[in-house]
Amino acid sequence: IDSISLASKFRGCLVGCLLGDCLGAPYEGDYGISKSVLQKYFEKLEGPYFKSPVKQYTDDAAMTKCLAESLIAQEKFDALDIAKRFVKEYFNNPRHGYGQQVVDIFHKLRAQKFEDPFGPAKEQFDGSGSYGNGGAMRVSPLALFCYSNYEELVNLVRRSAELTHTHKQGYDGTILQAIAVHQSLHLDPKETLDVHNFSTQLIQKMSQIEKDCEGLGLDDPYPYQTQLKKMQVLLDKKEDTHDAEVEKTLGTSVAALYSVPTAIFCFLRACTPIPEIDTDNPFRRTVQYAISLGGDTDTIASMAGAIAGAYYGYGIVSENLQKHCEATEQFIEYADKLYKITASK
Ligand code: R7I
Ligand code: MG
Ligand code: MG
Ligand code: MG
Repeated sequence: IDSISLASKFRGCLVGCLLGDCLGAPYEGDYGISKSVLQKYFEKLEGPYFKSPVKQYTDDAAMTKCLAESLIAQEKFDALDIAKRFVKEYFNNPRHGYGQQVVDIFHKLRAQKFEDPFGPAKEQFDGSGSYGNGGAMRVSPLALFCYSNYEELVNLVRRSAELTHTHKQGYDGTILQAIAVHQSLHLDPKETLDVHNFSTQLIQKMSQIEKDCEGLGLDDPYPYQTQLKKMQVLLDKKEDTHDAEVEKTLGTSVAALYSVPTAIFCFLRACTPIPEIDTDNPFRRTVQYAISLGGDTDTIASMAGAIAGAYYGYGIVSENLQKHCEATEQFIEYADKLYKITASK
């Protein structure tokens, strides 16, 4: 991959993350979203005459912004700095639709003056830690930052998650999302995407990540591998998969286990046409499909958008869609700065 297209992939990733959040947010928590209503929604946004206030981003992009800004300012992973930015961002604008419990952490961090940035997260849910998708939804900048070092990626991503999500499913889901972005960055979009191989590689990598639960007597010590294998079965099927089956099998909830594999599925499924989604653009198809599944639409569309953008590059993202999202220019700037830092490492 030459340097120009890698810079474009960095932009595609962060703009994809932002766009999925902004366009998915109005539908968060909805079920049975009509495909034709969604088709009109996208056509209107993409059309040349539509004027309306831009769509605002939510906690997904707000926390992504914090991670990007910290990595750019520090040029390294600095957990304390990231924690401070999360807290500052939250108290500046608490109405960004944050997860119900994660905000307790921000209050505690502020009260203890950041003495122990990893402490409050461990107290969530009576000490079991959050398994929400909040670590995964914000991880893209770190996947870009660790473009050329897989070991570093896994370690830093886990620590970034542990600031808020100490449940194994919370941080492993974050690692899976980062690995998916990372794989996309390293592929050439001019070659046909090998969907089966993409998911096999994810399963192989998660077998390393999940091996520390062996012998603990858990019902399923490998929950992400289990979900990814189910995803692979859906993708391999000859006949088309119904949305209800996707929702039932992979999930569309705020739990990382039932949303990160779903986002990856959306990207992989949307490489080729999908019934009732009328567009030639596979990036838009990814985001539109992710929203159509309902549930945690902003987060699943954002994660799917980041993976798709990292694969296809910035050039595929319609300008009109970008214009309807708050902070697009800012996210492009983050991508360019992260590219410079990464390229000079
Ligand atoms: O994970 P988190 O940051 O939430 C992200 C979601 C995204 O959809 C955003 O768009 C935003 O809407 O919120 O925040 P958390 O509060 O840690 O987790 C989110 C939710 O997951 C919690 O409010 C719980 O409903 C659920 N959850 C759990 N429930 C029971 N036991 C997470 N962990 C647990 C658990 O251990
Ligand atoms: Mg949100
Ligand atoms: Mg919400
Ligand atoms: Mg959400």
